Amino acid sequence: MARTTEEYQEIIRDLVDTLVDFATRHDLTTDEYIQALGFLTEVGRADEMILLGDVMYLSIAIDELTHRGRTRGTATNVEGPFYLPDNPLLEPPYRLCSFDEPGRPLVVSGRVTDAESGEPIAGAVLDLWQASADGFYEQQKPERGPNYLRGKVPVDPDGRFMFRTIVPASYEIPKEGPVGRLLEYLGRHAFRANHVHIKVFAEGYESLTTQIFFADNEWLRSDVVGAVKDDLVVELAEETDEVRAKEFEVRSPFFTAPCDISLRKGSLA
Ligand code: MBD
Ligand code: FE
Repeated sequence: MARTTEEYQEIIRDLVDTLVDFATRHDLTTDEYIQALGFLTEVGRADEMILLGDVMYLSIAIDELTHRGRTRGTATNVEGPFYLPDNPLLEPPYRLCSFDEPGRPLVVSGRVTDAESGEPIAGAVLDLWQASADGFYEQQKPERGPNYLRGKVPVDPDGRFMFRTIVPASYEIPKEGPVGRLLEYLGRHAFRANHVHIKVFAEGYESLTTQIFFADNEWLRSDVVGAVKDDLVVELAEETDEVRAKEFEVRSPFFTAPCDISLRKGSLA
């Protein structure tokens, strides 16, 4: 599967040819070229390269190319700029935030199964991260950390999992930096449909990177990174029974969301 050096050399040559062709078609000037380089330098300095690829819809396009022709298994999605590879393995009762975290309490539950056989995958681990109810990831509010709204949750022997969190905000991506300026210049809004990021790892299966979205969110059709897939939209159901809230160890009223996941056989990585 890995490409050879010669193939990469050819890809780079084609990229340069494509850029020269682009410059020619638009009759670009040296001033414009220098300005473009300055913009990219600024994006790099602000650590917004991932964000730039996301808002240009490049990362979701590449995600689709990477997984095209895939018919089985939960749909993939982009990782985005806020993944931290050191999320702690949580202990029961699994929660991504404290009982008192502001927002609408949410219980997400489901089952991880083999995409072909439907059998449960007992060894699977979910790696989760999300924004708060006021729209921030831990990296943007380090004072709320460590391990704020993120963590790993194992499944039980029947492949089932459940975790407690809050409904994430429809969140505006960082607007103060160069990518925010670009969006404003283009007349685009900065909202992502609210989502929870999920990676799933299990021995003998392809790792999955995806996100779940919530039905009826106003940004589903115009998500700033264009990453909403219908198959990944789940329903939120409100529960007002205090006894159920006690059972689930969340505040009342709370919401539940179903989230079944299936993995394709393959190798980790
Ligand atoms: C996010 O929270 C995100 O998930 C993506 C893909 C891009 C920008 C911000
Ligand atoms: Fe995100």
